[in-house]
Amino acid sequence: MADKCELWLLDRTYDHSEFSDIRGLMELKKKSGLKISVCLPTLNVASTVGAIIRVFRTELMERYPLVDQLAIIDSRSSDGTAEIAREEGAEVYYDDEIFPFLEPASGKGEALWKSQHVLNGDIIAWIDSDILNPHPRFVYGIVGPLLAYPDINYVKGFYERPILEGEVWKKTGGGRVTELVVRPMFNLFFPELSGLIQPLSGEYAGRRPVLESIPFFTEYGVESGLLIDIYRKYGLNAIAQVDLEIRQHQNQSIEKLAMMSFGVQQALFRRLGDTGKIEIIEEPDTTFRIVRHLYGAREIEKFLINVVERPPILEIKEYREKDRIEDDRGKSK
Ligand SMILES: Nc1nc2c(ncn2[C@@H]2O[C@H](COP(=O)(O)OP(=O)(O)OP(=O)(O)O)[C@@H](O)[C@H]2O)c(=O)[nH]1
Ligand SMILES: [Mg+2]
Repeated sequence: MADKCELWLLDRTYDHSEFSDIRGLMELKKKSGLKISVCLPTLNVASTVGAIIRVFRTELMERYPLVDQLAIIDSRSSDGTAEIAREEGAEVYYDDEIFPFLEPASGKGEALWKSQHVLNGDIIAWIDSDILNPHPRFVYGIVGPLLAYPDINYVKGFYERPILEGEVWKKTGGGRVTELVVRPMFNLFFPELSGLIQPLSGEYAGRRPVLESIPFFTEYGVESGLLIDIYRKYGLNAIAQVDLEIRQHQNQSIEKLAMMSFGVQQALFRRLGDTGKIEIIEEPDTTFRIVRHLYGAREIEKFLINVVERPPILEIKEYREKDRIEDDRGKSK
């Protein structure tokens, strides 16, 4: 008999081409009265961000007005990212300007969590800003299932992960943290989530009432945390995945991936502890140490990577009290 994960895979896996009728999506959107925000987390992506915004703006705002808000959430990029994004017509927000009264935290998860405050859509789509082959499907593919199926609350993109080796694109090989860390951990402790083809993909969309009700991990802990928490609170069938075909991006060094994995594992272990699947006796360390070889000597370089758990944003008074333009739900409860 098929298990929960196999049934989910059959039931909740879509292809972007099922949602390529953008006029049809606009009709669904009109009927539902939902507004859509698209937001790109950005950190020094001057070489890619402009083309992505241009494609989304011209195709999904000007040609077909499907998207109501297009924004970046930037962490003070030093390479002109914000200026390019603004010139291409995106709204620009800086994460350090949002909730300045909070103890600072950092990384992608922090930026995404805070972006909920400045976005006004009922559906929020986050899309990585290092895509080298931007296409409208990255938006309509993940937003489509939310417009078409009211019982879906969260949609993850998946794709082939080509890797650039020298000058040559190899078909697979990308997604190393996924294959070596998250997939084994999900299989060990959250087997229901093993049907997710790219659990760490950076393209996903959700309904605001769901997103605002769950915690976010900062740094690179955000994706695995969202999946586990949405699964626990709303069930497996609230999650869907969509084939977005090929997504090319700059692959990172193994050292960067190790640091990313360090963050992902902090989030995973935290949840394993909270859910009683394991007992954490000692608080995990947050310093990542790398041995460097310098002129025949060895020394340790230390990086502080502290994954913090942000509460559901609905718990922040300033968020609840903000007027979101054309927010049909009125002031957030
Ligand atoms: N605002 C903000 N964005 C970030 C930060 N760190 C990463 N990002 C963005 O988040 C996206 C994903 O980051 P990547 O470092 O590419 O991580 P990844 O895609 O999971 O890893 P790879 O698969 O190796 O590319 C990119 O668009 C980054 O620009 C941050 O500290 N702040
Ligand atoms: Mg990336």
